[in-house]
Amino acid sequence: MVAGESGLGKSTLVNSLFLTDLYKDRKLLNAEERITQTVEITKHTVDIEEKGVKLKLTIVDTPGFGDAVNNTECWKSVADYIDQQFEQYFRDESGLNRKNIQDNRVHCCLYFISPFGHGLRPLDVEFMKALHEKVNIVPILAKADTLTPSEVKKKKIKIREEIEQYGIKIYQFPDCDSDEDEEFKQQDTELKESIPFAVIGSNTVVEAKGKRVRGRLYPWGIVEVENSAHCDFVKLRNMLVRTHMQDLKDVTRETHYENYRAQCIQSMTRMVVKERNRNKLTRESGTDFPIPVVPGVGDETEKLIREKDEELRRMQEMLQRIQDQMHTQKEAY
Ligand SMILES: Nc1nc2c(ncn2[C@@H]2O[C@H](COP(=O)(O)OP(=O)(O)OP(=O)(O)O)[C@@H](O)[C@H]2O)c(=O)[nH]1
Ligand SMILES: [Mg+2]
Repeated sequence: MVAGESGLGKSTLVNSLFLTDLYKDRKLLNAEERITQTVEITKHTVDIEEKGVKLKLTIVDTPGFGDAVNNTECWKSVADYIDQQFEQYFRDESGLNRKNIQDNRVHCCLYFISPFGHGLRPLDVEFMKALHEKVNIVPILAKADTLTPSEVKKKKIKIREEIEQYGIKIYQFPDCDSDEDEEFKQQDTELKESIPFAVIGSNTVVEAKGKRVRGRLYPWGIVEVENSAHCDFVKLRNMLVRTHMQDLKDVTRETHYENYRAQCIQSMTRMVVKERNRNKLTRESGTDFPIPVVPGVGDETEKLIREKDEELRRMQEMLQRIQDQMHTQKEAY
């Protein structure tokens, strides 16, 4: 998923990242013109191949904030989207057809930070904090071609410091094993120091040194999206689809989804207990104070109680199934 302020190049980057023109079906304009402001959450599925392994990747593009007069709770629709995916998974997982679940949970959120500010803006802090318990946040320094290399370096340090200072929990790269070779360790350190990844997006192919590359053409030269001297684009793509995809999924499953599930089970249990007590009370009061003999009313109450009982029974069954699953999972470990 991509999120952040409007106009920072989110749609352009996802387009560049997976080398497909996600928006090609819309209008017959050239690629650059085709990307317009995103106005609603949109989902695209792309097939990618990494080292001979075919993967289905779902990209969720979100409308940027900042254009509205009131930007309070601009993160709400994104947070709701993430919760809805968890909810769907939870339903499927607790249902009977558990074998064929489609996993639409959001495993990573690329959060775009403006290159024009002095570090994080208050809305960035608010947005990331509203999401950090739900999803793996990977911060991105947008439009890196607008900054000089030393500005990029300084901004990265400042943003990392502010993330720490405001207590924002971004995705943590796992520690590298001590028995890994030196080259691997070096790459791992470099990756950690790249946060926030400075990226450049482009949907146009330009000619640089006789080669056709994705880039941006300026009167003073060409910036190449996939040139690691120009930005962290390649590093980011490798991290996402090669080196850390499994870890992102693991953290989603073990931490973010588990939090969601625990909350759900807790509120369901609370509801079951409350309903059970209420039903008991209604029944008891029913014996002491018989429901007045108004035609139809007694039947209605009985019907309502029966419906509630049925709902309760379904919920209890669901809880039981979840508990059984948790039990077998524990045993498997
Ligand atoms: N200089 C520069 N411009 C970029 C870059 N990426 C995108 N742009 C331009 O920025 C403008 C906005 O890009 P979009 O991809 O539509 O931005 P967005 O974040 O999706 O915006 P919303 O859909 O409103 O949230 C377009 O004119 C892009 O060509 C970049 O890396 N550098
Ligand atoms: Mg967009």
